[in-house]
Amino acid sequence: MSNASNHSSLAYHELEINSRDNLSTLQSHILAEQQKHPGSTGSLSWILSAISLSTKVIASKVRRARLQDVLGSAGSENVQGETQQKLDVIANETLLRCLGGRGGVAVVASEENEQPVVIQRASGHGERYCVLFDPLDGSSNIDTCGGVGTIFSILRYEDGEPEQAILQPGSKQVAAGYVLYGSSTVLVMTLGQGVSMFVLDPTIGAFLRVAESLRIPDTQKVYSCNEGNRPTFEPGYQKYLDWAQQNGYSTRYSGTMVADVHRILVKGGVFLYPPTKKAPDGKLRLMYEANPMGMIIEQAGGKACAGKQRILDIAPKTLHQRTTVVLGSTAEVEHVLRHL
Ligand code: P6P
Repeated sequence: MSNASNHSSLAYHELEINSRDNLSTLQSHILAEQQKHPGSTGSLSWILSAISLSTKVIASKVRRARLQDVLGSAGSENVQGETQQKLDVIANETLLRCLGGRGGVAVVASEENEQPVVIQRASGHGERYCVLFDPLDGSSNIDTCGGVGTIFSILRYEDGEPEQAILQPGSKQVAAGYVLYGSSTVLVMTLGQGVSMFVLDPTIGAFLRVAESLRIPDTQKVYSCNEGNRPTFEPGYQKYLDWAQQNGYSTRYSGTMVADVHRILVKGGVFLYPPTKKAPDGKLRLMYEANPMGMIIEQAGGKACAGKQRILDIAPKTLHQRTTVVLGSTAEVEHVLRHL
């Protein structure tokens, strides 16, 4: 009997499905998570789907940046007073357009926009959310083909003016994640019950799940910080660096938070951006960098602090406020805190 007729006699479920084909997509993961909440309206799923679409578009533009002459400065500055890269603007507009069309989005806030953007005030139906993001973190590394990323944070939209509605502590996040445009395009996300990781398969245009319930290694003798700023670090941080170097630690630092934190999530270690003379309150932004990264690290069993305080407990005062950051493997974070 020919092989084909063999198959025709088998019921579908008996067919040899190539077990090597990973068919667990981000979309199926999102819908499966939604089904765990019978009362859910699907708004959050729609938002996550918009983020998936946006980051696929951004990934394609990042990877063809030099070919399509979208490298370099856009000739403008963002609200942070930082020179915008052309891709910063493109990434920001992509996210605004994809999210703008989704019913559950009440407010959007971006590193690139001084004020939050109101998408829809009237409560149509279902849950509504605030979506905050850094559209292209580390974009200054693009011209040298370094890793860059998108970071997002999702909060419930309680009533009130947008500017106030988004000022919630990181502990209120319903979801957080990032996409690293590195040697592959990796999406890491948490909905509050553990951390899942997906890799974009460009041949089929889908993020495929490669890990769930991800746990950060308990220890790793690696620290990640910009030691060029060391002379202006407070003494406690300098004492930590002395201790680490006397105890055989290595250092890894790329200048893109998403790339540095992803390495620490996967391999363990500690990422720190202490106060410096130039950034006495720290450089990284609380609402759309430290909070989402802090939620992911905590959900993976690590620790995320601003000095002695838990990042997710910080009561925000302004959208673009900055914070110091020490996050990573709990034991490694505690080695830093012990010296402060
Ligand atoms: P420095 C990128 O500009 C960024 O916001 C983060 O991605 C990164 O961790 C940090 O700044 C790097 O700052 O001062 O070391 O160049």
